[in-house]
Amino acid sequence: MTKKRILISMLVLLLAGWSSAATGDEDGSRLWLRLDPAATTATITGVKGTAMTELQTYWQGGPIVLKRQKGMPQDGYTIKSQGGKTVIAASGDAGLLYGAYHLLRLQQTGQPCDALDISEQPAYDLRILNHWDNPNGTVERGFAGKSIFLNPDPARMQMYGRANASIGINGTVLNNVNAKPEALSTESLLKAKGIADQLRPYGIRVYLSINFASPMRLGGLKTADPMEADVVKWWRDKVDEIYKLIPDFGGFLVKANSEGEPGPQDFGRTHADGANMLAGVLRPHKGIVMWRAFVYNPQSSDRANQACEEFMPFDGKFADNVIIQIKNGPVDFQPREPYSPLFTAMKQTAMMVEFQITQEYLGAANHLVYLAPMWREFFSFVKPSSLRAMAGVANIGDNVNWCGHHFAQANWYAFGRLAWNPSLTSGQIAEEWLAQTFFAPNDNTPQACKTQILDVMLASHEACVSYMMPLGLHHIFAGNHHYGPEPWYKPAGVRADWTPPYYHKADATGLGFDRTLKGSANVRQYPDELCRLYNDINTCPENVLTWFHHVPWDHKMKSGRIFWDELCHKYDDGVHQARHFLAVWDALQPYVDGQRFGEVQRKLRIQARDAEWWRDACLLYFQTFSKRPIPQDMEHPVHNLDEMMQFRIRISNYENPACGYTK
Ligand code: GCV
Repeated sequence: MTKKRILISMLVLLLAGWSSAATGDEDGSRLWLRLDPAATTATITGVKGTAMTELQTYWQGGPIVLKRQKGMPQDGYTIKSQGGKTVIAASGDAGLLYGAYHLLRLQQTGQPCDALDISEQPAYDLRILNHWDNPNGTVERGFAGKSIFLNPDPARMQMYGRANASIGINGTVLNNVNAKPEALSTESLLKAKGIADQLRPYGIRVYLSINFASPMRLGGLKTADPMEADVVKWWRDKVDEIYKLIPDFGGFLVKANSEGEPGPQDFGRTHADGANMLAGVLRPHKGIVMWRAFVYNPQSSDRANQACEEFMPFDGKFADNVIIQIKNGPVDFQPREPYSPLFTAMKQTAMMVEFQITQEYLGAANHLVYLAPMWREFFSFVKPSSLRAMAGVANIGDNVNWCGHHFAQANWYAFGRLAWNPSLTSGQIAEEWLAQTFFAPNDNTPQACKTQILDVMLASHEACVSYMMPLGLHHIFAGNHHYGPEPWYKPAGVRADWTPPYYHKADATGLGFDRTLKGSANVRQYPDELCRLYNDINTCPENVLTWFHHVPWDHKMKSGRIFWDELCHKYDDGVHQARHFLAVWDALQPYVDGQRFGEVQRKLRIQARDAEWWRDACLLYFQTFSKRPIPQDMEHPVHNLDEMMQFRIRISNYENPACGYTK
């Protein structure tokens, strides 16, 4: 080839590459299921149903047999290569579907599919999404548009069903735990029936959140006292009505006597009275009650103590179809919390963990924060086998890309995978997700780039903790919207436990909430060994230090620095990491389609700026107490405290993917 021809062909290649990046735009609507229909339909025989349809559409390999096999665990399956065929066996349709998606995942991630001997069964029978969707279509703490259930679009419902089934999610609570009584009106139930009918083929049952005062507010009764016969009758009739419409209805999720929601205590009854009454009317239909332990009142001296204080007296007193749904931490989905001690304190009660997939306290849909490491951290304290089920507060809305940030899809994905198998590592899940979502098996993305973006995902939670709330700090968010920092927020008339100073307790001596035996004694709710560990400032893990201790500014840290200097460095490290994430992503430009590349890049820029905002606001504010200089060997704030205190973020800004904070 002449030099000229070589140059021309190089130019052609370059242009081809350029135009494929420009024309191959993707909007993220296919999530991790970026399967193209197979060119020729494979031979799929055996049990007909959704598993068969999915395989007929997307499987590009040899013949498959779908087989029913008695005696297999619920939702479990085997996949075996036998005599030139692949045999998927399960006791029911759901197991076959999960087996089919397993196989498709192998195909999509470029794994060998010819000598398979796989046997799977889920850790939990109930793997449930909680949608905090309101009847008017808004989504509480949702950052990806309006509710997908407002006007359920059949194509969208089908994709929602496929996506969930592909990761093993088998239940969905359709409405907000701050439930309106109208959630049980006949009109709403008919709508729920429509959704249930669309999701049934994907093995997904629907559940509803209920308002405990519904018998009064919807039914016109004088009371909602769970011991009153006419109240019980109202619930029984309502439940019968539901099951006539939705024969496989899952049950109720209840937020009672919490944040102003009604509950049995309003009628002089207990959580157990309320939960057991509902359990009684659901039992004939095999329905369950998920009763939330998220309770706290403004009078208490330590909000972290309250779930144990309110629920321990009822350990062993709940009906067997009641599951107590407990947030992973004792306060409220903070970037880092120790596990909720209720999980190890209750011994005779069925429990489930509630994780928050939506990033209420983790940068909304603007920050790339991969949550599997945080959830895995929880499981390093709470044995998966001590739980009955897993719930996740969904991050899904009607945005084209479902979650508002392409990488937020990874959290939906990781929740499902962990609910199936909580011992999968964060790395395994992230790698699997990246391979399906961004990189085809035979694409030309250099391995180094793939490894770097995987590392970004794995480091992202810890980075976010560093630039928001390192060393055990918590709840120092701006009032109400929970996006940016406002450690100084303490307006008159707002209850103390809704203001940051209640949690950080900064003063001239130090920073942090004394939860030791000399303080609120929260440590006592943990098993002895952990109680001792947390109680002593010298043994308490530093990543929860100010959670449990009021730490003197000069306290010597493991690094050799004093606490104040360590705090400064942590914040600064977080900022540098956020900038590094952007640099890693920028290097991926040639290998990611233009639309998704640009959208993620825009978000990462917001994240890097927000990280600076967090660092400067928190350090400058805490410095007014510590009276110590910012260490010389780190970057110094680029804002002023006054300036920081003027920042006002409009809610629409952080719900709008394109914007970060503004003045
Ligand atoms: C659904 C926090 C959130 C509320 C949420 C509540 C809960 O307080 O800020 O939006 O309400 O938790 O989990 O019930």
